Amino acid sequence: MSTLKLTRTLPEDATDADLRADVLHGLTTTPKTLPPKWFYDARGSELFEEITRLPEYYPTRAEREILHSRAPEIAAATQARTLVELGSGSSEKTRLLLDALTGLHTYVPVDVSESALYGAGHALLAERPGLHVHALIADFTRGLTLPDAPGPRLVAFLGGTIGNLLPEERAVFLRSVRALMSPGDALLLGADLVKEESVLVRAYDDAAGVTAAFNKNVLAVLARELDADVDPDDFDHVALWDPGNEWIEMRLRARSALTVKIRELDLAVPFEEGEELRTEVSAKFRREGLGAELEAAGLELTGWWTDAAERFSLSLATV
Ligand code: AVJ
Repeated sequence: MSTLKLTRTLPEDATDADLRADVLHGLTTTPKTLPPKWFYDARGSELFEEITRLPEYYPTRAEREILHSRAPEIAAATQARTLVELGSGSSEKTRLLLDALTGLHTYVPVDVSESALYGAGHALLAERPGLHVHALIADFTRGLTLPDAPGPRLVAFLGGTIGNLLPEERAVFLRSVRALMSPGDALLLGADLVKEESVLVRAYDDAAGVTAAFNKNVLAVLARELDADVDPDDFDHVALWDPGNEWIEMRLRARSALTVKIRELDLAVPFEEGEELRTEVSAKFRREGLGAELEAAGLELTGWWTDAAERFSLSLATV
């Protein structure tokens, strides 16, 4: 008999409080910044799905290629009885992993979006009789407590979302994942790789303008959630490669001097002409650097796979 359980470790109003704190902090400091997690309302999630199908946006296809060819190898190496997936969303890539993990007992999808978890959980139960699904509504960047489930565990963090974290945040995150793991457990990490600048920039500034719309969607989130008076047409989408940090930055650049009024915060945010708001960092990795970061967190890089074109990587790390 399959079971579906949902546990909320995130207060109902956490999102609202977090958004307010992030906006208040990020828009009153110089340079202005906002965390990328605020892109993902219903419209933003839709736009992201559209991005994953763009000819210029290679990471999703590259990661799927790796999983498609390597899932059996990963399954054999880990023998996982529990799969914990961080930031699961509605991801269909997980399916490739789940199908390969024949001895799986429990699947623990972790996401801040309750609706995504429900949808994915129900679909799975129908397909995998006997599988236990224990969905967690949680913010995994805030420390996690996992449900009781048999080992060995495989913790998967796919899609390259690790790149959204700044180096210090990455260190904290990897250490907190390490803290969840026991001997025999493994971490499967999807990370985009450093490559030619033009390829990277095009992936974040596509010809059809979908990424521009995705970037500007955060302004729509501010307008709706915080009663902000902001016109997306007042800003230009900017994507640039920072070679020193080896990351892509997305920014919104004010076309003219303007003030964004955020009524719910009683805040007026002035922008100079050309002033930029950083909305996302998407770091790109090299095998050596990632190995060193894992090691610093108490993990050992024991498996490394890329797509044929070496654009994207899956790392396996063990305690
Ligand atoms: C979902 C964080 C992996 O950084 O490539 C896509 C988000 N931003 N296009 C990425 C994103 C612009 C994406 N991640």
